Amino acid sequence: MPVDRILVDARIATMEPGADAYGTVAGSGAIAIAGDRIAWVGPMRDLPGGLDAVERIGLDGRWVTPGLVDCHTHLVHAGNRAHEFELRLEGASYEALAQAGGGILSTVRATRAADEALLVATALPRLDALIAEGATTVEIKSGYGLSVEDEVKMLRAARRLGRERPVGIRTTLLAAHALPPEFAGDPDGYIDLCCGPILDAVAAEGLADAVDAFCDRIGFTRAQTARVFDAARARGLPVKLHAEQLSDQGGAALAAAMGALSADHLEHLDEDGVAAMARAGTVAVLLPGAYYFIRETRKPPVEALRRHGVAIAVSTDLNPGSSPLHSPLLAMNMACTFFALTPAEALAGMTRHAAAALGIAADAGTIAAGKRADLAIWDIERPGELAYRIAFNPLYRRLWGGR
Ligand code: DI6
Ligand code: FE
Repeated sequence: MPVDRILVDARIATMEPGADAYGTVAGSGAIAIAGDRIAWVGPMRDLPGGLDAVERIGLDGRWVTPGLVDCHTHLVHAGNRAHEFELRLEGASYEALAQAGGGILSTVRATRAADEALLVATALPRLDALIAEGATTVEIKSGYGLSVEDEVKMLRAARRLGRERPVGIRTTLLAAHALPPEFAGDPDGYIDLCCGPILDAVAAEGLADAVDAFCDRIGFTRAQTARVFDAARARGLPVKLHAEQLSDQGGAALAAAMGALSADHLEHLDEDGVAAMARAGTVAVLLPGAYYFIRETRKPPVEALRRHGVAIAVSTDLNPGSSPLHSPLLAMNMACTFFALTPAEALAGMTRHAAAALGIAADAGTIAAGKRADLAIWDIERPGELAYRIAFNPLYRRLWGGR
C-alpha cells in the first residue's frame, strides 16, 4: 500500500470507543498517512510490511490524539463587549442588558457596520488561537447580521477563513439569534425573513452546513424555532439549537423530535429533555465558558445525560458576550472542574462527540483508517493532562489533512 508518511514511536489515543476511555493503542504506535487520509493505525509491531512511506517521522513517545473539533463558536463578529462585562460586575444581568437593547444587539450594530474584509481580519487571530491548541475543525455561526446581506456577509467571511488557514470550517446559519430592531414587536415577521429570503440567499451560495436558533426568553419561542427548523429541513440542511441556556423552554426536546444534530448549553435541561435527546441521538454540547462568564449557577444535568447514554460534546462557544474564551483546552478543563466530566469525557467531547455534533463523524473526531489525517501531537505523559493544566499549551505539532 503506497503511503506518504508514517508517524512512528507514538503513543496514540484514537478516541475510538473501545476497551479504555481513550481508545489507546497498546505500546508504541504508528499512523500511516496517504494523501489527506489515515491509511493505517496500530501498534508498531503490527505495522504491515510493504508500507513504502516516503517519510518516517519519529515522535519519541509523544502522544497523538485526533485534532480538536471546536463545534460551537461565534468567532466572526465585530467589536467587543468589555463594557458590558464591567456593567455585569456592577450588578447588571446578561439577560437585563439584552432586554435593554445591548447584549447580542450591540454586537449586531458593530457587525453590520463592518465589511467582510474587516470581519475576516478580526476573526483570524481568534481562529489562530484555536489552531495553536490543536483545533483542526472549527464551527462558525452567523447571527450578528440579522438581515439578508449581513448574514450572508458573516458566512462568506467564515468560509474565507477556511481558505486563509489550514483548518476545516463548518458554517451554521443562526439568523434566529435575536430580534433585530427593525422587527421590534414583530418576531413572527422576522422569522418569515429567516425562513424565506435569508435561507434562500444562504442556500443559493451554499454558505451554511447547518441551521441553528436561540430558543429562550430573550430569543425565540418553540413555535418560532420549529418554523426555522422546518424551513431548514425543507432545504436539506441539518439543524441544531441553543436550548435551555437561561430558562427551560423545552427546546432540546423539540430539537430532538426534529432530528437535530445537537442541542447546546442545556443548563436548564430537564429529564424529559434528556430522554428525548437520547431517543433521537442528539448530541449534548456543553459550553462551560458561557456558564463561567455569565456566572450561571445552575449546571447541565451531566449525570442524567450519562445515565441516558447521550453523547456529550464540549466547546468554547467563543463569542464576545457570554464566552470570550479562545482556548479549547481551557474549555475541557472547565468541563471537568465545573461539570465534573472526566478528562477522558472532556477529550471525547472535543473530538469524537464534537464531530458527531457537526455531522462529520465519518470523517473526523477519531484516529481510524479512512478518516482524515487531522491529528494533534502533544508533549504530555498521559492524555488526561490535556484537561488538567490551566492556560498552558503542550501542543507539539498539528496535522491537518496529513500535512
Ligand atoms: N447564547 C450564547 O451564549 C451566545 N448566543 C446565544 O444564543 C452569546 C451571544 C452573545 O452574547 O453575543
Ligand atoms: Fe452560542
